[in-house]
Amino acid sequence: MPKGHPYGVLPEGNSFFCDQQELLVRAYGLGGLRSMKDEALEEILSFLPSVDLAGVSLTSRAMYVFAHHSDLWRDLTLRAWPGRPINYVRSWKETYMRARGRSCEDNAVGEERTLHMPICVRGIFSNMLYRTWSCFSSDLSTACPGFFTFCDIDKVDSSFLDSEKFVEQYEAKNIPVVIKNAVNDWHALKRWDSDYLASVSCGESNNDGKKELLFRATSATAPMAANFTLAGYFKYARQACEEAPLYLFERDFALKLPTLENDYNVPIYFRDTATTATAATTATTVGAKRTDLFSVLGQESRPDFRWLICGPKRSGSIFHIDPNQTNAWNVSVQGRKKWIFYPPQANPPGVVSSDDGADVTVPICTGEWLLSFWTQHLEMRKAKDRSLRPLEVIVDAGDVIFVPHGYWHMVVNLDDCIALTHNYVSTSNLKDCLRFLRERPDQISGVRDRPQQAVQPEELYEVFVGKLQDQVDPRVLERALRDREGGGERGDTMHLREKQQEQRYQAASGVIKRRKKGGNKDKDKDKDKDKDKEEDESVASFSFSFSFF
Ligand SMILES: O=C(O)CCC(=O)C(=O)O
Ligand SMILES: [Fe+2]
Repeated sequence: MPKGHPYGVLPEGNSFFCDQQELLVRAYGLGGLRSMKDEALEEILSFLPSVDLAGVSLTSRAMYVFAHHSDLWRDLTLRAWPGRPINYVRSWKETYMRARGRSCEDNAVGEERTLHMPICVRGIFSNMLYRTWSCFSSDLSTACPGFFTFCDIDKVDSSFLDSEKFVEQYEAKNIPVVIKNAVNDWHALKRWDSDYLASVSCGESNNDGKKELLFRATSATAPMAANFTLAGYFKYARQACEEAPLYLFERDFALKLPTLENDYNVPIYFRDTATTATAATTATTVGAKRTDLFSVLGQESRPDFRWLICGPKRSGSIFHIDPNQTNAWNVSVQGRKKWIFYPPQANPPGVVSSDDGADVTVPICTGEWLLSFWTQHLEMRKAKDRSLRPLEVIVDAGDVIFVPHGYWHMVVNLDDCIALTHNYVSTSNLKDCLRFLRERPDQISGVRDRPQQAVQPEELYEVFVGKLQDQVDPRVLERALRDREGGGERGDTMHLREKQQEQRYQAASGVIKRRKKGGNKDKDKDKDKDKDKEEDESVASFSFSFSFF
């Protein structure tokens, strides 16, 4: 990693200490555009075709730097070869230049020869350009005190936690927990690294040898998804120096690479057991019977529920709430992840929702959030009302983390990471899930882009209830519906919780405004939402989403 910004950019504050000559670099170099905000200038440059962008970069030192902003060249690349796999070489500019006149997967010829060497320029002071650089390069232990050391989430060894205890102490109370040594038998822990995944995806387990297996990766700052082979993605990830690197979130991993399914099983705490009509009956045992209740819909018809997640160090997921009021578990197979949760009744700093909760604004990536809101986050750690305090933990490779429904959470990959996640509905969140499906059909996600197979939002509640009636102990449904009507055993506190949940549903599913155009709107857990929209449009909104730095 270079020691400073590769083009020599410094934060704006540094301009107070520079000499007169340096101040003129921008003024002379940008001419009539000099008084524009940097964001506006970038916006204008983003309309230029590559030849003009390259041309304009030769007009002055200042223009050279602005016209080399990597997002510009990334977007040119994605737009020039939509859907084609990308072979990333050193930088987006170089990747584009190599592919010009050929194709972006066919640009490896003479790869060892560098085509573009950034020149370090003095006199460019820009927070916007500097942020891109600082987001992935800043030292988090100094920029964010306590980032690596603070932990207020239980870490429990699996030998001290059986399924009943897990439900009673964590799932039913909707509290996150990290469980150690619960999946030591997974082959994935030993096998899944970038070489292994790249090798299984380029042949052996691909039934149709002719077909390339492509994986989509998205970034909140990119106008559209990028396609990569797995080998290509890991090559990109090793080199990526971006504010929001493309993050790979693959829901069809088991279809594309069936062999991966043999390498893991659902941890015992979340495993299907028969919550059938013959199951035991007390409230505790009904609660303790573990099952993913969405499975009654069948694999094809249920909302998307599992993802393979790959991303380089310092990539991650910005604050979001998981879809359809599902709980989740996540295992990082390779690499450590820092998780920050905010309880359902709290809003993370920097996450702003409108009065009715329908509009939500989040920083575009975890890097921006960390660099902008850490001080407020530290305050929240000390909030008088303990129920508003954030919860934080670093998980090691091989740990299982339980992600309770309705929580805001963000994740920073501390190493290059390969992870697996499943979202599920159990007796603990059935009530909230049903309520969401019934009252927020417009906000249901994970089914829309599979209209032929998946039960569509308008019918999901009815179909789900019908299948539960047929296949599950009737008391499971009865109890969820009874609780939903407010007559549950939690009495008055239910009303408060319901109210908070109301706000949460709105916040979770409302429109999120982006800081700039583009976005990862059709990625990951909410990928179907805007599927029918032109990918390359610059609409200023998308539904709850992830973004990465
Ligand atoms: O591993 C990550 O980046 C976070 C994943 C996540 O939040 C999720 O799968 O819902
Ligand atoms: Fe999540």
